[in-house]
Amino acid sequence: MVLAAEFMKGFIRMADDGCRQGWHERNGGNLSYRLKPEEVDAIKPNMTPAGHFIKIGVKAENLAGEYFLVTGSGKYFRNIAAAPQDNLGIVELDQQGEGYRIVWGLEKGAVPTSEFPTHIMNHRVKKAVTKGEYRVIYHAHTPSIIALTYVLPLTDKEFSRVLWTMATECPIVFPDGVGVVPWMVPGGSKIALATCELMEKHDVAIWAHHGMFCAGPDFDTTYGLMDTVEKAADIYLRAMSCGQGIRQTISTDNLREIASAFHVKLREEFLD
Ligand code: 2HA
Ligand code: ZN
Repeated sequence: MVLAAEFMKGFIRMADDGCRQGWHERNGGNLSYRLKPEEVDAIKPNMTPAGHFIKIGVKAENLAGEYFLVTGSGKYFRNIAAAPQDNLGIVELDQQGEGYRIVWGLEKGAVPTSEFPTHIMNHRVKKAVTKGEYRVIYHAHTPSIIALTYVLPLTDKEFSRVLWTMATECPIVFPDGVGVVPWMVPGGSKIALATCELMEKHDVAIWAHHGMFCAGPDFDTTYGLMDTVEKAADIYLRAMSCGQGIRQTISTDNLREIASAFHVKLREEFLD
């Protein structure tokens, strides 16, 4: 039974948690998970593959034949738990890694998220650079990060520095910092390519005036990353709202001390 699978329960709980955070107004945000071979085998009897593959608009050879659980286009996160089969689906990629077909869910004519090209390209990059470890790609409309994209210079360094210094744990949680995609039209292959380029180096890509993408090995880590980065942005806004600017902060030397104490390697180009 597909709905009883652990990966399905974890996916739905993460979607609900994000919803309660206020990150998923209306149909905002989307989530995808790359199934493990044993998870695919366990639900094979419940799959009813659609006849033909539909082009995604991007190509990921290293994902050929893989299966993904993904939110539906236009679907509301708040409805996922009540009707997973209408709001989520499992899709299979073709042998070229450029087309998909629905094998479970997305009932009543639904299709994968409008950001499916970005999800697939991020999975492609993350599967390669983490040697298959990463499986989750999460997009949310996180208000404090969006607010920061109106006031900070849109550079990887500026955002990484500000976010690292807004809580002592930040550099430990995301030692590779964050990447920033300038404002672009969402939903297509152009923004997918810009995003996955940043995912070669970071687990977080911020979309200016739109939201955030996070990548990780499992639901807890990926959700926790989104939560940590958004909280750091929130702390910056609160501190700046006091009207005196930042009077003291975690210094570059402090960052190096954290890196050495916790055995993480901070991205050197952001430390000067
Ligand atoms: O799913 O968040 O970026 C709606 C969106 C598009
Ligand atoms: Zn969005």
